[in-house]
Amino acid sequence: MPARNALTSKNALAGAARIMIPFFKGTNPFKVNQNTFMDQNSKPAARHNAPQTSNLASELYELPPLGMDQETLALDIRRYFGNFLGRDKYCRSSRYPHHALVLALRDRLMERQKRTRSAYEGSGAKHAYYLSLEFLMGRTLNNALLNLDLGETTEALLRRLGLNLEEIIDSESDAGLGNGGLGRLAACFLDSCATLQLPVMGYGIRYAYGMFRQHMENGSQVEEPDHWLRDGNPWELERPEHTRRIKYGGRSEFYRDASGQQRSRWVDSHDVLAVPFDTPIPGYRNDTVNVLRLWSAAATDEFDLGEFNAGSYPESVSAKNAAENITMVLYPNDASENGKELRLRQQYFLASASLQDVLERWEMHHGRDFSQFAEKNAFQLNDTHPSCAVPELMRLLIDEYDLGWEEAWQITRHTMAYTNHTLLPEALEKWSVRLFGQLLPRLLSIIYEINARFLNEVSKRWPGDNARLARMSLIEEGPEPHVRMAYLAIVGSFSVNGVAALHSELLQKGLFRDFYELWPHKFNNKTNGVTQRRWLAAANPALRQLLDETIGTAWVTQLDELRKLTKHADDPVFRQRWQAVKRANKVRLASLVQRDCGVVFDPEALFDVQVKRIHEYKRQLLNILHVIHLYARLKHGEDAEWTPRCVLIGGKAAPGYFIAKRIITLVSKVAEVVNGDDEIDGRLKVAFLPNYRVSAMELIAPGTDLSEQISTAGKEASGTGNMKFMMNGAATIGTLDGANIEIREEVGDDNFFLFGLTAEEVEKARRDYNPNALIAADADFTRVMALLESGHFNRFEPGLFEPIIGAIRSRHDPWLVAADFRSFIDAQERAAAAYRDRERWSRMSILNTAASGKFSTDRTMAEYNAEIWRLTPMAPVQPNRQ
Ligand code: 26Q
Repeated sequence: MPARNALTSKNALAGAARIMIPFFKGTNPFKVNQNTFMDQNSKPAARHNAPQTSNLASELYELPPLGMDQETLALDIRRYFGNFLGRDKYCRSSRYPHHALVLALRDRLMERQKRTRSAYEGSGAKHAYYLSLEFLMGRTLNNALLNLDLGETTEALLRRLGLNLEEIIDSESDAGLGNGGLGRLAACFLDSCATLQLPVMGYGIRYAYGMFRQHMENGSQVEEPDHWLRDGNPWELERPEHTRRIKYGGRSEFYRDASGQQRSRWVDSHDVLAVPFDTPIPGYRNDTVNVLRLWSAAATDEFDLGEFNAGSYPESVSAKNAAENITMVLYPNDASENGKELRLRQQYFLASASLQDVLERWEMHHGRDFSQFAEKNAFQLNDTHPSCAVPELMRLLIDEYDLGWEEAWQITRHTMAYTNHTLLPEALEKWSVRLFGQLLPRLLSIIYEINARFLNEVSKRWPGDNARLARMSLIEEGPEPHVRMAYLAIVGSFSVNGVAALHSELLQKGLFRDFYELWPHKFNNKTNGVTQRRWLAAANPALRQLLDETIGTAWVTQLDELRKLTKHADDPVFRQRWQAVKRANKVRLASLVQRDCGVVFDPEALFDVQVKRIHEYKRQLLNILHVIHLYARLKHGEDAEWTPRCVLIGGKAAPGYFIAKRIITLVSKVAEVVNGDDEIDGRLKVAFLPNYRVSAMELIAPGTDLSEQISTAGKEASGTGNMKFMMNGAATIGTLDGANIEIREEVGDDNFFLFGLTAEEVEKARRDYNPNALIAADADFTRVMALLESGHFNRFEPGLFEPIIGAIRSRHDPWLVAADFRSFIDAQERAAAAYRDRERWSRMSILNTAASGKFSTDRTMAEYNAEIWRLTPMAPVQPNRQ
C-alpha cells in the first residue's frame, strides 16, 4: 500500500481495520481510493490527499492510433484471448472469444473517447448531463461494430479464427437497466448525441440486477433476478479515483464560520461511497465517443470500524451490506412505487454523486469562480426520479462551495431542465416529509426555503389566492405531508417539456396548469424518437441493404432521406423486393416465436404485434378481446374472406400489479385454447412471448406487419415502440394518443388504422359510462363476453378471470375498454381487408418507412440542443500519428 500523507487519527484507524481484514477491500488490487480516507466534513478542496503521480511522460499516454484493419484487429483479439484472458484450445465457452473481441474494440473506443474529451475540455465547451435512474442499453457489440464501421472486417476475421460473429453477438446479455420507454429513450438519446458530436454525458446507476427476467409457469409470470454482470462486463471501465461520498441520515446544524457568517452543515451522517464505471458511447463513424457514467455503491471504511472494535463482526458486515444494497436492484415498476426508502436512497445517490462529479471537474478548471457555471452546464432530469438534484445542487454550492443563496439559486434555476413522461396523476412522485427529513435532513430544509420563497412569488402575483398557494405548494398538506417532486422540478428548472405534442399540451392544460399560467415560457414540447442506427441499420440488415441500393446511405444520419422511398412505393419491382425483405424478417421472427413460445407462425399470415409493459392503460385487454372475437367468428363459420392472422403479445408486469399479471394469464390461456383447436386450423394463432426485452424487439420490429398502439387516449405520453415498428414498415392500428397522432400526420390517414375516442371524448365519456349497456347493444361484444364468462378459457380454474370481467363491466373502468371495443373491431377488419390486397399492403408498408423520418432521436436531440441546451457540436481532436 503506498504511503499516504496527512492521515487523521481516525483515518489511521480505518487503515488499521483494513489491514486486519484485507478481504473486505474490492477485488481490484490496483484500486486506489482517495475518498475512503476523507474526513466526514472535509471540504472538496481538501480531497486531494490520494497518492499522486506527477510528471507523467507524454510517451506513457500518447499512443499512435490503433489499426482498424483485419490483421491488426485479429492480432489484438488473439493476444487478449491467449495472454490477457489466458485461454487456449481447451476453451469451450463463448464468453472468452466475446471478451477478447470486446477488449480489442474497447481499446479503439478508448482512444477516441480521449480525443473527444480533449476537444470538449480544450475548448471549454458547454456540457449537458443527462441524469436518469434508467439506461436501457440492451446489447452493445453489434452497435459498436456498426458505429466503428468494423462489421465486415470483424465478421471475416472471426471466420478465420473459427468463430461466428452472429453467435458472439447473441451471447451478450442485455444491459437491462431500465423498465421500458423512459430507459430506452435515454439510451437512444446517448447514441444520437454522440452522432451529433454534442458534449453530452449520461449519469445513471450501475444496478447489479437489472429488469427481472420473466418466464411463464402455467400461464403466469414468474420473476427471476437478472444477474447481468455474472460473466463480467468488458465494456465498462472502473474509475475508482473519481469515487464520491454520499451522505444519509444525521441532522442539519447551524454554525458560524471563521468570518462570523451563520451557516448550515449536515452532520452525524451515515455515508456511502459512489464508485463510477464508464461505458463508451460511440457516434456513427465520426470518431466521437461520449461517456455513460454509472455509479455503484460501496461501503466506507467507517463500516469496518466501530462495530469491529466492539466485537460485533456480523453487525458490521450487515451494515456494510446495507450500504452496498443501494445499487443492488432496479425497481421494476414503470409507474411510481410510492414510499420505498431504498428508492429514495437510489435517487439521491445518483443526484449527489453526479453533481459532485461535475462540480469537482469545474473546480479543477475554474477554481471557485462559479460566475460562468450556468453558461457552461445543463442538467436534463429524466422525469422526477433524479429531481433531488435541485436541492442537492443548492446544498453543494452553499454548504460546500460557500456561495450565497441567491447566487446558488440563479445557478440552479438556469442549469436544471425537467422532462415529464407521464400523465397518470397517480404516477406523480411524492415523498413523505417524515421519510425525507429522516433520510435527507439538509435537503428538506433547503426544500422548505425554496418553497417559502416560491410561495411568496405566487402570492405577489395572485394576492389573497390561498387556494392557489395550497395547490402549488411543494408540500402537499394533510395528515401525512408529502414533498411533490414534479413541482420541485418545475420550480427549480428553466425548461419543462413533455414528450409528444398532445402530451405537452395536456400538461399545460391539466397537471401543471397553475405553473403554466405562472411561467408559460418554461414549457415546451420535444417529441420522442428512436435511433435508426440500432432500430433500422443494425436490427434490419436486409432492409438496410435495400434502402442503401435504392436511396443511398444518407438516411443513417439524416432520416428524412427516407422520404425518397415514396416515389418507389408504386414500382412493382421495388414492391416485390420490399415484400421479400419483410417475408425473410417474418421467418426470423417466427423462429423466435417457435423457440420461445412453442407456437408455429406462418409467415404468409398477418403478423399482428403488441409488445410493451403490461398496463391497464395500454389495453392489452382490448387486444385479447379482439382475438376472442376472431376465434368466435371462426367457431361460428363466419369465415368468408378470412385473413390468416398471428397475434403476438409480450411484456412484463410489475411484480405487485395483480390485474396486469392476470391479463398475461388471460393471453396465455386464450393462446392455449385457440392454438389447440383443430377447427381453427391455423387461421388464427396467438402467442405470449416471455421475457420481452431490447434484444427481442430487434427481431420483432422488422418482422411485424401491424403495430398495436391502442392506449386510452390521453394516457400514453408518447410511446416509442410505435416509432420502431413504423420505421421497419409496419402499419399502425392506434388511438389518437401520444406520438400516434404525429405518426398519423406524417404517414397520412390512408396508411393508419385509426379507432377510438379522442382524449377529449374520453373525459366526457367517463361521466355516464355504462359498459354493460355497450356490451348488450353489440352482438359481437355480447358473444365475446359470453365466451369469456363461460369459463371456456379457464376450464380447470373457475373464477380465474372474474377480476378481469369485473374490470371490463365496471362503470368506473378508467381505461374505457368497452367504449372502444366496436371501433377497434372495425379498424381491425379494415386492416385485415387491406392485408388481403398484398400490393396495397406493400405500398402502405413502404409509405410507413418513408414517413418515419421525423421519429429519429437525431431530430429530437437537435431540438433539445437548439431550444434547451445550446451546446456547440465539436469533433474530436486529430489522432497523434507517430
Ligand atoms: C418511480 C418511482 C418509484 C419507482 C419507479 C418509478 C418509475 C420508474 C419508471 C416511474 C416511471 C417509470 C417509467 C416511465 C416510462 O417509461 N414512461 C414512458 O416514457 C416513454 C419515453 O418518454 C414514453 O414514450 C411513454 O409513453 C411513457 O409511458
